[in-house]
Amino acid sequence: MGLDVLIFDVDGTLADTERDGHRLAFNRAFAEAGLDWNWDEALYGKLLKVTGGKERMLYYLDEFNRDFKRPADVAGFVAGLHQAKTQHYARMMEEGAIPLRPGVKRLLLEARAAGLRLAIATTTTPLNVTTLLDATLGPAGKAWFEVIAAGDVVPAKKPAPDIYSYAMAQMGVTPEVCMAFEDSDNGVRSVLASGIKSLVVTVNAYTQGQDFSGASLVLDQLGEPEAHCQALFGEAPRDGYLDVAGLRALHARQGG
Ligand code: XBP
Ligand code: MG
Repeated sequence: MGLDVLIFDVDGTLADTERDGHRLAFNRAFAEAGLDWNWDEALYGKLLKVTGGKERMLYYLDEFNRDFKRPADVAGFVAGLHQAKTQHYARMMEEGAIPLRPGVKRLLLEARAAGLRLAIATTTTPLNVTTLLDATLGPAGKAWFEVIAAGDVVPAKKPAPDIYSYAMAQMGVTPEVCMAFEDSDNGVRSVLASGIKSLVVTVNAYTQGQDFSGASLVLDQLGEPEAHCQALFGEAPRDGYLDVAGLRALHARQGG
């Protein structure tokens, strides 16, 4: 079966949002709540082991701040902090704090012109996705994606396959016609567990060196005609950037 659908992760894949976006928004919410928690760049790298902001805060308390006196309703406490964090993050996106990664807009435009169907599968909160897309692609950008599968719409976040399975079910497609785009080991595990075998990874500072076993291709970035990408695993795109012809060839080699 041919390639019909491209499904994109958001954080780390469409844009490098973690270090200078999510991390800062968490810290702003903590300061506002009068907490002395400060997630520096190195600690945040460790916390990224757990996807989802609420889940990440609970992991932080379990593993890195055991002395904190938890309120009786810790889930409610964390949910409140997370709501504040989301507001900070959305504001940052509205202000255009984080651009798309190289090659992302080019590939999206090319895919649309080629008639490929687009979707998003992410653990982040829906508002975080739409504010990023509005700021980077303009107000029409959201509609480029047939499905934006995000956040708590499924109970189990990545590395569980649920968000990819949900996106495919919404579109009425099977894994054979899909290709996924990820940046992290958790994302790769989620994709593969959903049955999708065609998978491109673009690494970033937090994820380079992770285990991407099973990925079809691992690149430093998607690449542009004037700024070529490097392949870390698999065959480098012929012209120095990944285009739709390259995706189709990769998908055909992978057998869907
Ligand atoms: C992204 C995440 C997200 C964000 C925070 O993972 O882990 O949790 O860091 O988002 P992936 P929220 O790229 O694998 O989807 O705070 O909105 O949960
Ligand atoms: Mg990611």
